[in-house]
Amino acid sequence: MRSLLLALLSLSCSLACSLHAQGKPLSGSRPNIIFIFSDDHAAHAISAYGSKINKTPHIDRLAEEGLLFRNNFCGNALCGPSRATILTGLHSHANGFMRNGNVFDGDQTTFPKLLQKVGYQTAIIGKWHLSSDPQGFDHWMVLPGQGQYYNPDFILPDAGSKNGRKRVRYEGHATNLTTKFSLEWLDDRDPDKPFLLMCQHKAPHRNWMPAAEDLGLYQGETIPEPTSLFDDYTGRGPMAKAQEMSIAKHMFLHYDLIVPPADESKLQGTDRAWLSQRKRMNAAQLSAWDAAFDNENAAFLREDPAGRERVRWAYQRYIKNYLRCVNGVDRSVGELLAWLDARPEVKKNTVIIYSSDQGFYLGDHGWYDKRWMYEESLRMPLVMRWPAHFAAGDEVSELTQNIDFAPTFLDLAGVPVPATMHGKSMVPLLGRSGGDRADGDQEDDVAAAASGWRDSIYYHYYESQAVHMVPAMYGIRTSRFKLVRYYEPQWDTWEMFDLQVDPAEMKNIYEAPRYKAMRTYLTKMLEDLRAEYDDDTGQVGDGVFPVTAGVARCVREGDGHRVWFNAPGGYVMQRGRKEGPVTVSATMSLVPGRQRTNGELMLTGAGPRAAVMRVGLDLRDAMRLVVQGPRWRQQAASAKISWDGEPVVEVVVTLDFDAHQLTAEAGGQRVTAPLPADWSALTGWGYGGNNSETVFGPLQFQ
Ligand code: SGN
Ligand code: CA
Repeated sequence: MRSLLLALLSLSCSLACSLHAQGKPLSGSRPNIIFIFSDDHAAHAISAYGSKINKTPHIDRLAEEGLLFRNNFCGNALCGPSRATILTGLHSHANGFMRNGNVFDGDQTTFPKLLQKVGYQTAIIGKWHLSSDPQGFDHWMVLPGQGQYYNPDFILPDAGSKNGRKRVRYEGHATNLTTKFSLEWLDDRDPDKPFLLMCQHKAPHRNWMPAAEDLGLYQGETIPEPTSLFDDYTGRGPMAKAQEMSIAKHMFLHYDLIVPPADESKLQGTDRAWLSQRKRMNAAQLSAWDAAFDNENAAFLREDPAGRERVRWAYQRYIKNYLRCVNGVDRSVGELLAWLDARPEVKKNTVIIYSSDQGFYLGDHGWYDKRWMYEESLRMPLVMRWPAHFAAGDEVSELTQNIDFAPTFLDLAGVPVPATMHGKSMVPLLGRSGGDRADGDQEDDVAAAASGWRDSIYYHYYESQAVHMVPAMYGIRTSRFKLVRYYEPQWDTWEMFDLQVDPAEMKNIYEAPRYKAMRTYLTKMLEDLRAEYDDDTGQVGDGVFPVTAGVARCVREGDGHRVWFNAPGGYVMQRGRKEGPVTVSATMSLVPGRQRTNGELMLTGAGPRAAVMRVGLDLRDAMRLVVQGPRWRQQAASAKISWDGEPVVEVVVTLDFDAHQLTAEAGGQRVTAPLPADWSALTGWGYGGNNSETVFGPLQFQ
C-alpha cells in the first residue's frame, strides 16, 4: 500500500517536476553557466554535506541559496575518465577515455561544442588532463597534465606556433591563478551572449600543496580521525588489502608528507619531486612554506613516531594540507559568487555549479586516493544555484551521475540532448521542492522507477595494474544496495553491501543467505544496465588467459580472440612451458578506430610478470613489424611492411634459446633481435597491444 502511495506521489511529482516554481519550464531558458570543478574534493570535506573536519562557507552558501544533490555519483572514479564523461554524457567505454593516459578523442560530440553552436561563449580554465587539446571553447588555458601548484605553466592556443599552442609560466598558486583568469575572462567576455565558464581547479589533488594564505589553518589543531583509519579489511574480499594507497605504507615522506630530507642529493624516485617543487617556488613562497612547517618537522624528526603513532602523524599532515587546499577552492567559489553579487543582472541569469571529478579517501579505510566503488570515492559533490529558479536550501535525492551533466546543460540551453548520450537531463529535478527519498528505503527504488527517474547507477573502473593497484571492477548502486564485480581473472570476486545497515561498507554480504533474493535481483539489474549502456567491456581472460593487465575486453571470436587493450602495454597471457627451439605464430587483424592500432604476440622466458618480448604489427602511420623488449618499450627491431590493406596479417616468431636470438616474420619482412641470456625455454605467451583492439587467430606452435 505504502509503495503504491509513493508511486502515485512520485508520479504527480514527475508531472510537476518539469515545471519550475513559477510554472514556466526551465528547459531552453538559456542561462549563463559557471561550472566550478575541483579535483579530488570529497563530499565529506564540505560542511554542507556534514563534514566533521572542516568548514566550506562559500560552497555552503551555494547550497543554502540553491540545491544540494545528496546522491550524485561518478561512473569511474578517476580524473580523466570523469572529465571525458562530463563532456560527452557517456560512460567511459563509449567515449574511449577509460583510464588516465588515454588520449581524449576531441572530435566527439561534447556539450561545450553544442553550446557554442547555439551562440554560447565558452571558456575552460585550469585542469583539463585529457591529453588532446580542448575543442569547443572560444577561450582555453589549461594546465599540462596534472599541473603544478606553485608557479604553474598553462597551455594556451597559439596560432603562430608550429603545434598551435604555447606554454606560459605564471607566478602564483594554481588555485588563485585559475580563479583570477576565470574572473578576467568573465570581465572580458561578450556581454551580449550567454556564456559557459568551466573553472577547473587542480586542488585539492595530491600532493596537497596549499597556497601561502591557507598555510596558517589548523596549526596546532588535531583533526578528528575517521573510525576506519586502522581498517584491517576483514569482512571484505581480498582486493582491499592488496591496494597501494594506504596512509601507513604508501605515502612518500618528502613528496607527500613534505618532510625535508637530511640530504637532498640522496632523494630517490617520486621523492625527488620534493626538490623540483621547491625549485619552482620563489623566495617569498619558500619562506612562508618553511615558516609554516619548520617547527612541526623538527618535532617529527626528534620524536620519530613509529607504528600507529606514525600513521596518526601522517594522517594529520596529509589531511591538514588537503583541507588547506580545499579552503583555497572554497575561497575561489566565494570570489566567483562575489563577482555575481556585484552584477545582479548577470547573477539573475546564471546557474552556478560546484562539483569535483570524484570523491576521495580522507583516511577512511586507512586510505588516500579514490578509484574504488566504495562510497567515499564514488560520490561527487554537486551543488547548484540559480536565484529565483531553484528553491533555496532544497535537496535532490535521486540517483544522479556525471553522465547527466552534459544533458542538463544542453537542456537548460535549449539544445536537444543527443539520443546517443547515456545521461539524462536533471532539469525535471531542479525546479521543485525537495524529495524525502534520501533515507535509503527499499521502497525508494519503486518510487524512483515510478517517477521515471533511474533506480540505479552504473560504475566501471579500468585502471588496474597501475599506480595504487586498485583492481578493475564494475557494479551497480541503488538507493540501498551496492553490487561490485572484480572481474579480472586474478580476483574474479563479488562484493555486495547493504548501505542501510552498513553505510561504511565493512561487511560483504554477497554470500549471506538472507540476501540471496536481493543478490539475484541486483545481478540481473547489473546485467540489464550493462546491456542498456552497451558495455561489453570487462570480460577479460575467459579462462584461457588468466594473467591480464590493462585489458577492457577479451572474448572468443571464431577460433581466436578479440582483445581490446585499453592501456599502453596491455596484455593477456597464460603460463606454460615449451622447450626450444620454438616457432609460434598467429594472425592479427587490427580493429580501426582505437587510438593506436597494433597487436602483439607476448612472449616470456622468465615468468609473465618479468621480462617480456613483444612482437607485432603497428599501424600508426605505415604498417610496421616491430619487436620490443625485454625492457618496457625498448625497441629491439623494426621493419616497414609493404601492406595492401589486407585486414589479416600473420606474424611468425622463432625463438632460438641457444643462440639467444628471436626471428620475426610478417608481410614478407624478416627481422632478428637478441633474447635475454637467461631464457632457456618459453614459459608464458599471449597477446598484447597499446590502446588498440585486435582480433587474433589462435596461437600455433611448432
Ligand atoms: C597521480 C598521483 C596519484 C593519482 C593519479 C590520478 N600521483 O599519478 O596519486 O591517483 O595521479 O589522479 S602523484 O605522485 O602524481 O601525485 S587523477 O585525479 O588525475 O585521476
Ligand atoms: Ca581527480
